[in-house]
Amino acid sequence: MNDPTKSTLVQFTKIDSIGVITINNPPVNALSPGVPEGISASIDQVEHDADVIAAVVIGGGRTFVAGADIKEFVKMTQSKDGPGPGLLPLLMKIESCSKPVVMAIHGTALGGGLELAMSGHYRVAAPTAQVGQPEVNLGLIPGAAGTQRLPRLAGVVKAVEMCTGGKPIKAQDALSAGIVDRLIDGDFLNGAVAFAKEIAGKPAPKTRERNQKLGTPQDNSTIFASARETVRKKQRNLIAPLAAIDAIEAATRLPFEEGCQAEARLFLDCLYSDQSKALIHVFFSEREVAKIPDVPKETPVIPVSSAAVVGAGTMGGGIAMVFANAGIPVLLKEADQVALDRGLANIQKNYATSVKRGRFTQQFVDERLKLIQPTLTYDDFSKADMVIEAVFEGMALKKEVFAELDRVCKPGAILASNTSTLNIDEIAAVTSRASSVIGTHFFSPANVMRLLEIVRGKATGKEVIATCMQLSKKLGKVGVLVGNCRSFVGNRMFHPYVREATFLVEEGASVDAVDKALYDFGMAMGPLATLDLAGLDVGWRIRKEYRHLEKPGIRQPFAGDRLCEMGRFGQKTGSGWYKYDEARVAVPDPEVAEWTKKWSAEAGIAQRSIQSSEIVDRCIYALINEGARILEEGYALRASDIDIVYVNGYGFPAYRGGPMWYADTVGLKKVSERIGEFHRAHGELWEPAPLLEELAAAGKTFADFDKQKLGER
Ligand code: T1G
Ligand code: NAD
Repeated sequence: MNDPTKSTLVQFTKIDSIGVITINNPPVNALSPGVPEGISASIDQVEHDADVIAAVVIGGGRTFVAGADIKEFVKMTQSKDGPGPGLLPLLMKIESCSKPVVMAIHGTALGGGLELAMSGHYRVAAPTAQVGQPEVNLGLIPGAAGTQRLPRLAGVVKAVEMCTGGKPIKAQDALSAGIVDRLIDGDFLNGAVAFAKEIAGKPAPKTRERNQKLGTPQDNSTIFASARETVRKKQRNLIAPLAAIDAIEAATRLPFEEGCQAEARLFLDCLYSDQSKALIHVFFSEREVAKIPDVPKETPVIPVSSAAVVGAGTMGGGIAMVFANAGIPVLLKEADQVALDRGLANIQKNYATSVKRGRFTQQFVDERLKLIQPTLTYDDFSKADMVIEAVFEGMALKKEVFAELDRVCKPGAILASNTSTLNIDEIAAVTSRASSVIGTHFFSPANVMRLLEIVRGKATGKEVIATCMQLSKKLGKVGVLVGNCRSFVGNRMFHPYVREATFLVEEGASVDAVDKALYDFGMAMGPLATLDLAGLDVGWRIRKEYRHLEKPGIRQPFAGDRLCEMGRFGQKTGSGWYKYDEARVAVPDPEVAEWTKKWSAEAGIAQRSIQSSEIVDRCIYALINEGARILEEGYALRASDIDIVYVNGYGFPAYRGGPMWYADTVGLKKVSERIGEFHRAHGELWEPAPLLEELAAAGKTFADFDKQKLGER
């Protein structure tokens, strides 16, 4: 082991009589190997340097410490060695230091970073700092006494809220909660050193001894009971939030060291769980999507400081809100005044809901509304750096609009389409600037859903792609680059998923049984209820547009179309697969069961009782099989990109990692065997994807496919 006092990751310096320990492990000062050792060595220097009366621990660069190094957890769960001693010994050492240690927090102190901070005797923060225990987002709980020290500083209720919700809190709230002792404006390092001088010589309060806020057994049992109930409802099926409550409960019942042991056991259970492996996969995959081999991060981008949207319907209105929320002025054009007024009224209504739910302040909304400029003409479109078209889903109309945009927009402006199925190259072909044309496929409601499929046409320029990928982050979206195949990645996989759901109803499963099976699997909503939400007519219109491409003799779902022919488009018409009451709550409709039975009999489809396991396998494996096709055809860069599309756009449970990671968890051999069974039972629609067969036969995974294609991450 190198000499930690010579560590480049941690420097020890002195300002007057204050020892300054600076952590330098960019980009987020994670507690990677070498960092804890460097801090430990610096604490030794504090102890042994007689001139030093107190110490300040501070992060170099943009932040304090964003936690333990998550990559080390991946290695830990893959290796046979098992977990090391972890951070606890270091934190106990800091807390036992004979000279006060001040933790100076700027940027973020998250997970192990906050645990490190809480092992100090005092904490100061920059007003813009944030602190949090986000471990549950990784399927973990704090593993370095965070569940033991946080309730001692902030009380049981706040500790439960922070450790189960995983959301960071602002510095001001951390001050009010007792986590931080002072906010420091201006020159942060010197402010922290001045504070250290102020408290030097005073008693150094050890967080582990501060038991006043641990509450009484009566109060705590109520707090824990309601917390468990809330978590079971809001974080359905997740084990980590419940484990976090167990660990905090241990803090209120056991002496500090025993509490830490209880936490350590719960932490390891979480760490070796499939849920945590899946959520850590999602964490890194969400960062990986931004890496495009032939569009390196230094690719020049086009500044987007003004935008325009054509069509103020369901999508156009939401997209205009997204730009306004990011502070970008946006023109919003409609075909006529009635449609424009309807679009603006929807925007007002959506913003009012956000204010009611406390997501935005009224002042924020008023400022944003000023950024949305309604229009019925293309007059000011020449000023826009980027235009997004969101008119009806029809090729002829899209071509008409793009021809017009080509005429009125300035050179270099990005021309994007929000089409959910149409060919981007065909749209681009009506312009003189195909390299400026790209697909930006938002998901409904556009101002809420995080996913943005960025569709690369064969002529789309690299700077246009780089711009949209970077802009997606500014718009609060997760941008995933996909190829220009029909319905791109998300919807292309969604078609076989809902096809199987419809087939299962035609074969005798009830509508709510199909939805319950997928809901219990972890989907945010069942497939049929999702169709009712999006509008059955959207898919019906697309199926009619592509009827000519259907292979003769191949079974096609019919029940959904029959419902549309009856004008049952779902929530928007008050009935679809379900009936909807005034509050838009779905009510199973016995008539639908009767009708499908009759339609199936006419189609010669036998009805049978179907297990929920078959329902899940047919719907989820249909996703996986189509995902494998998309990968082998090159319309998605990585299997993990497909996972991010489904977790952020289709309500696939993140704790299962996405459809491709889930397949790896089940084992591709088992998945391919099951698909083989469906192929034999249901024919060509279930033809196994060659890539899936290949990987299964080689005992490999989709993760191996990604590594082989794009190298280790
Ligand atoms: N470990 C390893 N790598 C990390 C990391 C971490 N904790 N945090 C970020 N990275 C990498 C990330 O993959 C990316 O890499 C780069 O840093 C920039 O990140 C014992 C068990 C801090 C809010 O959960 O939430 O402590 O893609 O793009 O948008 O109890 O990163 O460039 O190669 O996200 O500015 C708890 C995780 C860990 C915080 C900054 N901590 N990080 O966001 O940058 S578990 C967390 C974040 C733990 C203890 C427990 C965010 C951020 P690359 P980025 P950003
Ligand atoms: P919509 O019917 O709600 O809105 C379309 C709007 O376009 C209408 O208000 C119409 O008046 C307007 N329009 C038509 N011609 C116009 C013109 N020449 N100039 C200006 N406005 C014009 O449709 P939507 O659901 O918002 O879908 C719009 C696009 O987004 C489609 O391509 C659709 O496939 C895609 N999309 C829809 C969803 C969804 O869930 N609804 C999700 C993703 C993508």
